[in-house]
Amino acid sequence: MSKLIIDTDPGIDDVFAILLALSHPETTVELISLTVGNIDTQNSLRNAITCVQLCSEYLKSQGRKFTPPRVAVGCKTPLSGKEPVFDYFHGIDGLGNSHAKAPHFTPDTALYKPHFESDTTASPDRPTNFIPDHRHSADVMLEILKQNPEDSVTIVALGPATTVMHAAAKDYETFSRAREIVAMAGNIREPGNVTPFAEFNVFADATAAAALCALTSPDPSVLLPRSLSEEFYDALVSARLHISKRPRVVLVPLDATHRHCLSESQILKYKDTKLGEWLLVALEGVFQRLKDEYPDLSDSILQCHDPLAVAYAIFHRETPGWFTYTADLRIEDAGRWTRGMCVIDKRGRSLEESEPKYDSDNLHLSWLNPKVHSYVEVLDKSPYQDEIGKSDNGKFAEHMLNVVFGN
Ligand SMILES: [Ca+2]
Repeated sequence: MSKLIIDTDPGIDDVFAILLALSHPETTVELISLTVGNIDTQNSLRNAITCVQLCSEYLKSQGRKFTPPRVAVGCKTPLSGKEPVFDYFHGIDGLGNSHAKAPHFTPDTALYKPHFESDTTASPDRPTNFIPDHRHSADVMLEILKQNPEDSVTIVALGPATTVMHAAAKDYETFSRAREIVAMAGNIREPGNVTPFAEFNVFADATAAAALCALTSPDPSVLLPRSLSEEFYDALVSARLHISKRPRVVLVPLDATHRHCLSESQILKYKDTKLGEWLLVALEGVFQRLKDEYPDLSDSILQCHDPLAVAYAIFHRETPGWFTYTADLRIEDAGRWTRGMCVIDKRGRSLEESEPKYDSDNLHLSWLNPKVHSYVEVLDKSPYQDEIGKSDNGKFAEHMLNVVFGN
């Protein structure tokens, strides 16, 4: 049984990730927290509500279990204090302009928006397929971690780590009760997708991503980014003086997600369901762009970045074939050309093998130093990944769609 808090900026691949979690019978989605990322939080909220609504209708029509998740809105600007970087990769509304193309799928804003603006707990008009919470989602996140047994709730971060780190800085003791934090973020061996060095979620709030990795260090005061506000820096350093528990942070980088693809022919099988029809409208623009760019391609694909993070959180304990490695991973938050770059020591030395002495003037000696370095788990391999030349590629999407559509 998995309990998840999903922090997200939906996003087409976020939507598949949310659907996977909501439809998996052994998983409970405790909270969908909307954070700034691909798009602003209002568009994120509309996309999440549309997704939850259609998922609930579909599961109920099949006589399957559906547990309404809580939904709340989190940070609207990055922790770095910079303006948000919207990428519009998935269209101006985050979902392939599907709200304009097929408005009959979109819920009426007037019906859900008031529930996020003030406390309507007692209102008879409250929606039934999700539980709206008007509070900042970092507060709701902390409340859920407090109410549940320690190490029972996993946080899955599918957008920039802004809201997740907001919660950590606000109350680290409660935050540390999370079982693990699985973040779709970064790229280590492969190039980035926003700059040559950076993946979008990390680039959009490098301060938050760097701080999340720094928390895995025995002494985060050295690794916490200097771009973090003084208030958050002090709160995290002083919390860790009292609470030695370090979070288990698992990064799901592009290196792994690139090998998990959904093809157009796989989703076309579900075009006769309302849920499948909506997904195809949202995907139309992405698939068309691929066809224009690569006219020889036999099948268009969507890389399943966010669904892989949810799949890891749900399945890695019960299914063999998931491999991670531990790295002293640090994220560049200040570089003019390298902001958002994941930096690891490639000098061929092993962890725990470096010079024991360092100080703030000699930070170059801190690499791999066991008193300082980060202990980030990086996903390297899943049991479902595509391999060049193999005939059974597409296993991941097949598995995901089987869970969602109940085959
Ligand atoms: Ca996302």
